Order: sequence, then C-alpha cells, then structure tokens
Amino acid sequence: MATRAPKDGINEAEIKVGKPKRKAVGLPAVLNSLKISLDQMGPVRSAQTLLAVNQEKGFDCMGCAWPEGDKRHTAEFCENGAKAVAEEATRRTVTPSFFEKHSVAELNERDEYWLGQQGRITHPMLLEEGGTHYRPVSWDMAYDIIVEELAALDSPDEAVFYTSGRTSNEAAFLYQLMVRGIGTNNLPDCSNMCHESSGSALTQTIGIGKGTVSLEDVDKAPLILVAGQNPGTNHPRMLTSLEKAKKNGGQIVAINPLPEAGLLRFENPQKISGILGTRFGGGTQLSDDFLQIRLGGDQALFQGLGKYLLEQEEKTGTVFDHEFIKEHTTGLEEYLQELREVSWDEIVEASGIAKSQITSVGDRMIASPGTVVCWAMGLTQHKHSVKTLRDVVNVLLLQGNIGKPGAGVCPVRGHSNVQGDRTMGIFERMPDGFHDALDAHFSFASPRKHGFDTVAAIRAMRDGGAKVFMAMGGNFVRATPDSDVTDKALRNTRLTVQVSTKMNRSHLITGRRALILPALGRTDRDTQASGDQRVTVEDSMSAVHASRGRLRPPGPDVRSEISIVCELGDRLFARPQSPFRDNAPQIDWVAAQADYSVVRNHIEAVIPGFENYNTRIETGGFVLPNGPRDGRKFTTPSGKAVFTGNALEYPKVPAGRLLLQTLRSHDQYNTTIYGKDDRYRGIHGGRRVVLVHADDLAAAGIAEGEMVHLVSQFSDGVERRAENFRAVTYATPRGCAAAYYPETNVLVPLDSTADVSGTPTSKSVIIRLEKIA
Ligand SMILES: Nc1nc2c(c(=O)[nH]1)N[C@H]1C(S)=C(S)[C@@H](COP(=O)(O)OP(=O)(O)OC[C@H]3O[C@@H](n4cnc5c(=O)[nH]c(N)nc54)[C@H](O)[C@@H]3O)O[C@H]1N2
Ligand SMILES: Nc1nc2c(c(=O)[nH]1)N[C@H]1C(S)=C(S)[C@@H](COP(=O)(O)OP(=O)(O)OC[C@H]3O[C@@H](n4cnc5c(=O)[nH]c(N)nc54)[C@H](O)[C@@H]3O)O[C@H]1N2
Ligand SMILES: [Mo]
Repeated sequence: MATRAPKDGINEAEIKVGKPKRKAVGLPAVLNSLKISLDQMGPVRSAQTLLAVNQEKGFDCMGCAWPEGDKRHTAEFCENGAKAVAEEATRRTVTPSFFEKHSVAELNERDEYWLGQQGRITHPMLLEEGGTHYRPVSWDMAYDIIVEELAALDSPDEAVFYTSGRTSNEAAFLYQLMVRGIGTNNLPDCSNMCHESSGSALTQTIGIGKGTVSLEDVDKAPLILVAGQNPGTNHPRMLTSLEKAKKNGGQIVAINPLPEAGLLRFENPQKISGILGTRFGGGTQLSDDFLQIRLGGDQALFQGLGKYLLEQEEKTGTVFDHEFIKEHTTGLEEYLQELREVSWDEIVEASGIAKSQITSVGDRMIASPGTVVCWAMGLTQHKHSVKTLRDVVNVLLLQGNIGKPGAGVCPVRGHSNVQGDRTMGIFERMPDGFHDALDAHFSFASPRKHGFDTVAAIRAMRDGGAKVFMAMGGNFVRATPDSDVTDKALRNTRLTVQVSTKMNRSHLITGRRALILPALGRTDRDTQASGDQRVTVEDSMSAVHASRGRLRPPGPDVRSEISIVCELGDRLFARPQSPFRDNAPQIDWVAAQADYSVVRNHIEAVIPGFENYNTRIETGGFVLPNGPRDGRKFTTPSGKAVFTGNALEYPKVPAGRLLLQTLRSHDQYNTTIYGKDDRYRGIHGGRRVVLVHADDLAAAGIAEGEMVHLVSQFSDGVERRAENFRAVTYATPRGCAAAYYPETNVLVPLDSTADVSGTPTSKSVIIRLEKIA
C-alpha cells in the first residue's frame, strides 16, 4: 500500500528548512492573516467578517473551541481563526460548470490544498452510478435518493451517519433524532478520533466527560501544565489566557516532545506592544519549565509526579488534601499501591525525563495552591491514552485540585462545537437517561443497541455490513486512519452523501452513487420562513452561546444543515408514503425548519441544563451545569471521584525503528490545507517532511535533506507506505519522529486503537525510514 505525492502538490526539492521560531504570533501573524483574508474575501467582506468574529452579536469562530473572554476585543481573532474564516467566507465558488470541466478522476489527482482553494460549493450535485462527472441535481431529487436508499436497506444498522464538530447544537440535535428515528445509533463523529480518550477517562473518574475549569480558573491558576498540545498553532487565543496567568504570577510547564514556539514565548497581537514586539524583542516568556518528553511517555511522567507527591507526603504529611480525599474520593489505596510498585528507573526510561526535572515540577505542585492540567491530541491519540488521562486525574485528586478556583482538568477541544454535538446526542452510545428523555418527549422508541464508532464504521463498510454513508460536514476519508483501507471501504457502499461547504477528498472517493449537498457555514446569513436565524454552540468550557452569520451566502441553492435535516426528516417520517412512519419521532419538521427557536424548545425539553434556552441566549448565553466544578459533585456510581490503579505502559520501539507522531502544521485546519508553510517550525514551501533527531538520521545512514519513504510496521504484517518525504533534522527526542497529517494517515493501521476509547493511535506509529535506491 502506498500514497504518492499528488501531481500538482509539492516539489520536495523546493522545500525550505529554516530555524524553528522561539516565539509565537506578533506582527507576522497579523500580516499573514490580513493577506489571506484579502485574497479570499476582498476588503469589504474581510472587514465585515473579521469585526464580527466572536462578538456577542456576531458569529462564533470555527477555528477552535477555546472560549471567549467576557471583555471582547474589537477584533477577537487570531491568525489561524482568520484563516478559518477566510476559508469559509471566500468569494470563490465551485459551481456546476466546475464539475462539468473536471471529472472525478481528474479531481482525484489534485491535492487537498488545491481542492480547498477552489471555493464554496453552490449546488447540490449527483454522481450517478458509473458516472465520470458530478451533475447538478435538484434538492427534491437529492432527498428522494437518500430516502430511497435508506428504505432499501435490510436493517437501519446498515447506514452510518458521521458528524464533524462544526455542526451547531440545533442541527446536531435534529440529526441524531432523525438517525434514531430511522432506528440506529450509528453516529460516529470526529470526537472518536480526537478527545474520546478524555471523555472515557473523565467519565469514569469524575463522572462527566468534560473539563472542570472556567476561563477565569485558567487566568488565575497558580500552576498550569500544558501537555501534548500546540496552542500557538491550534488554539492561539489560549495564549492570551496563558499570558494572563503569567501576569497573575502563575507558572507554566510545557510537556511536549517538540519545543513548540507558542509554548515558549508569546507576543499578543491584540496589544500594540505585542505587535511591535518582534522589532523590540518583547513578548512574554510563557513556560517556566519545558519537559521534552518521549512520545507516549506521559503516563510515566504523571506517575512520577504522583510518586514524588507520595514520597513527600510520607515525609511531611502535608502534601495531600486529606479532607478532600476522605470526603470526595474512593480508591486511593489502589492508586498508591501502583505508585509504590513503579520504579523511578522505569519512569525515567519511559518518559525520557530526568528524575530531577520531574521532582522539580513536583515541588512546584506541592508549593501551588492550585494546578490546572491542559491537554490535547498529544495525550489522547496513543494506545494507553485512557490510562494516561486517568493518571492525570489521579495526581490532581491527591491535592484536591478539582472543583476549586484555579485548578482542574482542561481537555482543550478541537472543532468549535465538538463538545456541543456530544451534549446533543451525537454519540454511538448515549446513556439510557438520554434515550428515556428523547423517547418520552418525541413519543417513539429510540434504538438502544450501541452503534458504530468511526473505526467500527470503516470495518462495517469494508466488510459489506454498511451500505449508506452520510456525513454532516468533515472529510471522513482523509481524517480517518489507514487511508487505503478506508478508501476501499467507502467505495464498497451504495451511496455516500456529503453535506459540505468546500470540496475535499470525501467527494471523490465515493460509493456507487454520491451526493454533495452544499451547506451554509457560520459566517453566512441563514434566512428561513420566520426570518433570519441564529444557531448555538458550546465551547470547551461548557459555555453555550448564539452565533449569527451576516454575509450573503455563496448562492441561492446553498441550504442550512438544519433545513437539510428537516427536509429529510419530513420525507422519512411525516408524509403518507414515508418509509419510517411506524416508529416516527413526533415532531413537526416543517415548523422546526421555519424557526430554530422551536428546535431549542425541543432541546430544552430533553437535555438537562438548557432551561429557558431561548431567553438566555439573548443575553450572552449561559454555562451548563458541571457537577465537579460547581460543587464537587461526582456522578459516578459511588458518588465520589475515583482514584484508579493503572499499570504503567509506554510504546516500545524495536531497534532501527522510530515512533512517528502525525500532527498539524501551522497552515492547515485538519484536512484543509491553507498553505504550504509551517512558519514556527521553520518549514516553508511543502508538507512532505519527516522531522527526526540528528543522531537517528545519522544512525540510519540518511543525510539531512535526503528523500526517504516512511514504512509502517504493525502486527497484521501489512506494509503501509507513505512515499517521498524529505528528512529534516529537528529537536525531537531520540527515537521519535513527526510528520503531517493527513499525508501520513495511510501509515496508521485501522486496528491500532486506544484501549477503551477506540481512538486511532495517530501519535504513535512505528515506522522505519527507507532510503530511496
Ligand atoms: N489552526 C488550526 N487549529 C486547530 C486545528 C487545526 O488543524 N488547525 N485542529 C483543531 C482540532 S480538531 C484539534 S483536536 C486541535 C488539535 O490541537 P493539538 O493537539 O495541539 O494538535 P496536534 O498538531 O495534533 O498537536 C499535538 C501536540 O502534541 C505534541 N505531542 C505529540 N505526542 C505527544 C506525546 O506523546 N506527549 C506529549 N506530551 N505531547 C505530544 C505534539 O508535539 C504537538 O505539539 O486543534 C484544533 N484547532
Ligand atoms: N493522522 C491523524 N489523523 C487525525 C488526527 C491527527 O492528529 N492525526 N486528528 C483527528 C482529529 S482531532 C479530528 S477532529 C479529525 C477531523 O476530522 P473532520 O472533522 O472529518 O475533518 P475536517 O478536515 O475538519 O473537515 C473539513 C471539511 O468540513 C467541511 N465543512 C467545514 N465547515 C463546515 C460546515 O460548517 N458545515 C458543513 N456541513 N461542512 C463543513 C468542509 O467541506 C471541509 O472540507 O481528524 C482526525 N484525524
Ligand atoms: Mo479534533
């Protein structure tokens, strides 16, 4: 199996490698975002959009899920938020004549960057069986095709309904209702590949699969550990919070295999001093400590921290929060046993961090009245991620660092509404309480058998068990692992339906028939029968607020996700000839489509915490109840937070092999490639690079700049190959390598998933570098 560099993609010989940056943002970031905005939107639209980002009456930035502060700046945006906005609000369009000109085969030769650059899709398009080109199709016909294919299935479990994390609360709620009305829980989502490990670990230990901190907690935290996260690129507005924490006297410890620019130093683009900083050498030193950890070494590190706290507790008796432990937790002994058994040698070996560095962070924790741990994909995408995160919780519980100001767990979410989609029921295994409420309110019986997650859905399509695939946003075939396997799986279906704003690979690797349904985005004005609508989203800290777009949509034939679901729902359930009338959820789809406040009333009736939903979003929104945060209430079976014992695990890499992490460059949004630079890491003009320690390159007899193939080895014996990468020496620990996603997804075996959460192990893939003969 192999992927080649696409035709018009990149000439690796032209990739320029410079010195990685030591700090993030500042003037270059502001200039870069303005350039991209002007290119894509022109001056008037740029101003209209960028001034409305994250404002109370504006739209929610789709760049990330970091919350907005109470005092909003006139331009509450960051470079990468501006890129995400420009990407959607572009004036370029992909019309039927585009599809007439380019066959699917031809488009498949193009790279992700080129596809994305073509612009917004304006018409529903159909690829007929055996067809070479997409042709325009009426909305009515498109809906009829979906209904017909769903009705023809032997079982509703032969259909799969994916969701990406930009979908609004309203659209997500109606979508899951439609899917459960059809009779399946096959609701995989991007979260399965993202923070599922966080959800699994947190639900088990603290009773809720969400973070327990507010923005204020971060601003005021005396100590913040940032592990497995690159905020300078992926959550730039988080740097403002970290800067505030520093100004308030807080300390920051960065835990990362790479010295990421944003973690080290930051120049705030919202402040004149930050913008001028580059010239005057300013900016804020963010990290007090940088632990350059081995890939997958975090469980060892957190066990080391726990072990040190225990050793000091045994000396002084003042390290643990005894009252908290007694009142609010169970399982301490099991955890302490684990800490006593694990040796320092093993901890140091697994993490690659010296004992003295670990104990010095331990001393910071002991001295600190509160600690926050923030994390993202560096902690969630390993085989032992759930264990690792349970050990993060363990350490925090020892000092009572949950449910007090300036302390807690902070999983930093990716997509801007991925957390809200989960709250709305986008999950293949929602708890019974949710189903009971749904059934009662809509007078139907939702299916209780768990559905497919992302990996299970791919297996089912591959093996012929799933025949219709619909996606509410996202780019399933490129976001998922084992690209060659996934491509074949999708091609094995009868119908693929993509509700999308922009072109991507998932429109080109299709079932026997394929539909593209063009959708409105966050920035677009959404006008329905009752007038202009707004939607709502939930950020990483459980705050729910409204989002309203004001730009003219790319064309009259582009529809909102809500309207698409309502039209489908009406045809599936509510008409005399509807195939799923028997057990139909009782809802007026037409009324819901006409006025989204009707949808919010339904949500309020089913999901706790949404009381007076419509009223409260008028006044800036509200924060959902969070037991651990609000009052140290833990909805676990024991009613207490749970310490767990987790035998130490870490990736073991055979000699001559490397452990590869697949990560994001500064110029991409997941599978959307904005450009070919990774400014902070000093890479310019291309993406097929592999970052390796100088000594590892030398040991492999490979010269800096030489071209190599990446070959992954997994227990299934299949050789997975990603070809033609340029070797770049980089400051990563020995034995560890890094390359960009999605070019390297072909290397991630479908069956290599995290225990419990099922997340593909995108941050630990065993590879070897193959010299090109
Ligand atoms: N501009 C932009 N913003 C985004 C996105 C985007 O693509 N572009 N994507 C969005 C989404 S969906 C998500 S989930 C987030 C992703 O946000 P991140 O999680 O920051 O994204 P990654 O690029 O995957 O970076 C992983 C980081 O973890 C480190 N890391 C890798 N493995 C390990 C490990 O074993 N231990 C430790 N301690 N560190 C490790 C890497 O070196 C890197 O710094 O960002 C969101 N925001
Ligand atoms: N190897 C590797 N694989 C990974 C990861 C990794 O770190 N390494 N990260 C994983 C993570 S964290 C995630 S979240 C997934 C991301 O997986 P996805 O969410 O599936 O992927 P995206 O690239 O974010 O999807 C982009 C597409 O969404 C569509 N889109 C954008 N906005 C809208 C909208 O408002 N409405 C609709 N209907 N469509 C819209 C556009 O057509 C665009 O092409 O990838 C995962 N895959
Ligand atoms: Mo994500």
